[in-house]
Amino acid sequence: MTGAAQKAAKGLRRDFGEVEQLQVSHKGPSDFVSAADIKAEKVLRAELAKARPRFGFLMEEGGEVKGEDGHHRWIIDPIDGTTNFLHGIPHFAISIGLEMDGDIIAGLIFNPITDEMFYAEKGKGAFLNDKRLRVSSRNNLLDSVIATGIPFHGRPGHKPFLKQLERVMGGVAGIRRMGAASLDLAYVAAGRCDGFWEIGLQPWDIAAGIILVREAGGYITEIDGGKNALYTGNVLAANPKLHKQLSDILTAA
Ligand code: 2AM
Ligand code: CA
Repeated sequence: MTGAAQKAAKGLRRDFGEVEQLQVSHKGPSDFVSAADIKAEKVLRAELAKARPRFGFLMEEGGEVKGEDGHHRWIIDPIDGTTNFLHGIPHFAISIGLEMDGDIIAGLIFNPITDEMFYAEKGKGAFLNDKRLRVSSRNNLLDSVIATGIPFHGRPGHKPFLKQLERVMGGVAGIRRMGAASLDLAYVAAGRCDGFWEIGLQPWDIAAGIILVREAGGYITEIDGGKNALYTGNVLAANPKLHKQLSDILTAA
């Protein structure tokens, strides 16, 4: 997984450099970014297939590809935080999760610009580069920094999101909206943020983050505590002391 991510990252670094130049052009860089996205996904798929030829795939661009092995599949987002990438903001990531019989057993989230590689394997802990990760120990919401994401333009969910935001922002030290859900989850695992919630996400935005948060000692569920965050795209992650408090605030009538 690390090898595949490093290889795809090379291309993304080159393309991101190009995008920074394209900001001033009239047409803008969006076609260029779609091409970069597809290229990176092809590299990831080829490298992972070389390592584990029988595993299946679920990819943001390529969709589902069944594997001969009916148990394992890679869940891949070649660029999470596409809007940042497109605007020359160096906050985006390659995200790779490994699912076995419906359970995420390994994950990697790599920001190729800052060179921060977050990874975790079930039962073996979560890491940032070589450092072991642990969620924060803050237990007072008033001291906490909570990350979130705003549903995209044109998608449903702005009204409910504003209600949730209103409830949370009065009771915390600060809210962050950074634009890459995978990195938000990695930041919860690293104790940089104390919690994160978002609605309307896709499995590839979340898969790797699930195992990172868990292996760092955090809780990750749906906002009401439900267990199917990966497929409903409704996610709440936090340290164990704040998870219930956030869930209660977010779901209050
Ligand atoms: P993407 O860049 O791969 O599209 C921003 O809120 C974060 O949410 C990004 O990680 C973005 O992933 C992801 N996202 C995916 N679908 C979304 C949606 N329908 N609304 C908001 N964010 C979405
Ligand atoms: Ca993406």
